[in-house]
Amino acid sequence: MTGREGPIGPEPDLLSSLRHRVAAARGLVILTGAGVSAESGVPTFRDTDGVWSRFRPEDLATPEAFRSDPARVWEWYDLRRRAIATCEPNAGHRAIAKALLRRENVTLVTQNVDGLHGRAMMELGGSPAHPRILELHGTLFRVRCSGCQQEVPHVEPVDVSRLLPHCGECGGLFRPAVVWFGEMLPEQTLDTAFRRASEAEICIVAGTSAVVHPAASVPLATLRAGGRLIEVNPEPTPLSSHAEWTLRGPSAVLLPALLGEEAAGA
Ligand code: BV8
Ligand code: ZN
Repeated sequence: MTGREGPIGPEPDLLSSLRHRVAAARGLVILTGAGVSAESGVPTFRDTDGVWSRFRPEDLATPEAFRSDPARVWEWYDLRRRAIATCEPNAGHRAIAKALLRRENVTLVTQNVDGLHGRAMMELGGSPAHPRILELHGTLFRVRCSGCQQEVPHVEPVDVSRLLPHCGECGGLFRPAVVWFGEMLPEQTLDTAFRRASEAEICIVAGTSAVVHPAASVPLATLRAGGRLIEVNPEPTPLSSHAEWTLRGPSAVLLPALLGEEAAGA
């Protein structure tokens, strides 16, 4: 059955049959992108008013950019960190957190660096460092020393007109602990993501334009192993043609419905 859309989003019986299928799935992987945080007020990357629209990723989210102008890169990340600090997890983040806490066979693979999945976990008494939360691209709320590579939490604002943050151990310049374009993803995290996807009966792909690799290839591991994809996104993406079901709507409404939680805003 290829669930298609009515004019105002998925028909209720499609949602209820998918909810049962998701609940019964032996293994479930949820891949999220910036769209899952859109309803929390976090700008996405590639939507028209996305955070990239005012900046070019090549200018800022690369090691070259940091080498050539660390203050400008720090300013952009500081701006994003301050903006996100005023945002709250939404019903989509909470539905995923409840599923992670309730079921051993659920894994979250996120491209997001905004920390909102972790905050939703903490709201429910869970840990942001839950072993089945795989942060492929790191987080804005930790920094890494360019010298000794140690990583430390970092939440305070940075005044880039003054000295940039440096490591207390070796004096190296701190950088955001995120994965930049052209950088390898954390190997073990990525391997685990592909393995869990290959063991999953269903992979829910929510809020991602599916253009950034290797993250966008994770759901294909589910397909290769005979599993199925459910896409949750108001817009089509390169993964839409691989999805058995596409739910065209906001994740803060559809994820609670899919994962068996009460409607959004609860
Ligand atoms: C690597 C951290 C090996 C930093 C990020 C050509 C082909 C294929 C690949 C490549 C290529 N050329 C280069 C590459 C590799 C490159 C890549 O994929 N480039 C792309 C752009 C073509 N990848 C890499 O460089 C990766 N590393 O490959 O290493 C290597 C090593 C050495 C040399 C060569 C290769 C590293 C990629 C990681 C980059 N870091 N973030 C930071 O955030 O500052 S990526 C960045 O994009 C974020 O992490 C973000 O999450 C991610 C993906 O974006 P999305 O999350 O999908 O967000 P987007 O705005 O795009 O989409 C939002 C979606 O939500 C939309 O579809 C929208 O419709 C939807 N939406 C909106 N509202 C809602 C909604 N959905 C649901 N509900 C709503 N309410
Ligand atoms: Zn250091």
